Amino acid sequence: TKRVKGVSVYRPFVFGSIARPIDPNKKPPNLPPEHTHQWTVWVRGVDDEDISYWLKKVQFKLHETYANALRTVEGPPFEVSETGWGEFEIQIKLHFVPESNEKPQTLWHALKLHPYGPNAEQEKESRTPIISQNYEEVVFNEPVEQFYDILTGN
Ligand code: SLL
Repeated sequence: TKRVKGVSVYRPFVFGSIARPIDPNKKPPNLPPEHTHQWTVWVRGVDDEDISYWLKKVQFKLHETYANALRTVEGPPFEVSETGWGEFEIQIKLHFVPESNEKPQTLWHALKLHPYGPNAEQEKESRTPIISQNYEEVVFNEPVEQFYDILTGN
């Protein structure tokens, strides 16, 4: 577990969500009546680049109104799809590959279901999917040698 001194390795990724209103005429009968939207939250590489060589597992913690609010995704695609009625903050915990010796890192994503801004009315009428995505970089400061080799492809 020797660390590579004076070196920081950056890895970019994106996280975000897409939400669509459920068409009442096509609503599956088993869906709770108050569920108005379907949505997906994700963590992935930029341009869908593979990130599984450094990211091992992602835990998405949903609002407590959900059954089994903690959703663990053990491999790509790192995403969770659900239906619901409300917006909330999703806690996203990134677990790195075991060789990294790194502690998990937590970030937050605000799930958006409803259009807002100047075109909100129009977007609502046309049922435009609501996408909210953020770019982020994880920084590995002085990674252990074994992980440095993995990160740099050696
Ligand atoms: C709100 N503070 O009141 C927010 C909470 C929670 C949304 C929103 C649960 C779906 C289910 C669901 O959509 N929760 O019952 O499984 O707007």
